[in-house]
Amino acid sequence: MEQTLAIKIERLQGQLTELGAVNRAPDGSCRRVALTDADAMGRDLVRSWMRDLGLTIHIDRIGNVIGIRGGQSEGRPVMTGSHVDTVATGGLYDGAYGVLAGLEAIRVLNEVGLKTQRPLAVAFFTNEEGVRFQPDMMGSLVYAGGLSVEEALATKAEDGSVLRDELSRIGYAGTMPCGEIQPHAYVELHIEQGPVLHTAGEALAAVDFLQGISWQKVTITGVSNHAGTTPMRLRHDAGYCAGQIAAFVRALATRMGGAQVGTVGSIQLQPNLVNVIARKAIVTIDLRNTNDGLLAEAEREVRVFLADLARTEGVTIESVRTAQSPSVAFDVHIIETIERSAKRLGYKSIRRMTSGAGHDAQMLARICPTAMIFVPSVDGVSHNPREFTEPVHLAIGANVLLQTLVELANE
Ligand code: HGY
Ligand code: MN
Ligand code: MN
Repeated sequence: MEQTLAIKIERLQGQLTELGAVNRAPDGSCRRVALTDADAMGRDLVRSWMRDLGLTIHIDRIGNVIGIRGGQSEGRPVMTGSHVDTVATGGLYDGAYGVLAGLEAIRVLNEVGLKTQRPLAVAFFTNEEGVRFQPDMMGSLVYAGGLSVEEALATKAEDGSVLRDELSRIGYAGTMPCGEIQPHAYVELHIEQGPVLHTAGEALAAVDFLQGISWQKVTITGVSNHAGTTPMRLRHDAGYCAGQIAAFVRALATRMGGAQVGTVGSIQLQPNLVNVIARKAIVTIDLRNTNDGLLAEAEREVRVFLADLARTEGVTIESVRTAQSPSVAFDVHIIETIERSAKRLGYKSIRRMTSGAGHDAQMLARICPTAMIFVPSVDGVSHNPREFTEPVHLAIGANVLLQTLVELANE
């Protein structure tokens, strides 16, 4: 019976398109930044699809939404899911694909009347992207017990808004304690968001590892002055420091090589005027490495560099860590179940690979056996409206997910 189960790609694509249309920008960007009205609209839409499937829907105190499909017996559900929030320049697939493929898997099981032993759950977690409120993977981190819900609710965004208020405003301040539903296992289907599968011409990967992530927000305070009259030797230029930091982060990652990556993705200058030496700069630094020791070394080198820069430029520099998650090795049994599912669908061997991006799965791995399935991203593009995955790959990934969920729910 399981062999013949097949998702309907047109339905899945239809829902991806419909969800992607929420607050879509003229350049095609999906803009469902966490806890905004657009996020609320996306959440409402997915929740309505959960209702249509007869799922029992729970919303916990940090706004995670979990839809449960009963099994023949009670007990811990096999869970899948991802996130429905996006970065401000998001694509159609990041996060949404994993959630909607989970719903499509449930739809197929409903249609064939197959009731699994264990219950099944499809979840979307709050604020996976972390672009407005840090850290990223916040909802799943709270769910896994890595951050208290009170601390998460008290988080402030740059614009001064408080997460608790935003969650209430959008109607997702749930009552269920976070993590009350403990999964038997968690499998997350996601686009790779990098170039490996596309370049290799492969359709699938089982993700066995996810690299460590470190985010920090650096605030440089110098002295504003006239751009024309201030001699170079008398400057305390926050704008110059921001540029130096971006150049150092690039040079550090290049020098360290291997898996080390470093990004300065955001620089805000004040007063940000052509003829005024910047008084203040706020710079974000994203460092990642598959090796936690090397990642700590990269953080240390940044710390030393910032202290030297403050001294030589005569500015104050303060750094606040805004996200930190160690690397994660996923569960071999779940990985092998994914590989068996792929084999049943004709892929005798699929690559095992590391995820460069962060995912909710890295948090769920703290509380239950977890692994991920990747499908290719054309040209490795993501966090960009050009993000694209071929329908044939969307279908393969969703079918492997379906097979994996059924096997885990009946083991
Ligand atoms: O930053 C990440 O890797 C994820 O997209 N939040
Ligand atoms: Mn994602
Ligand atoms: Mn993302």
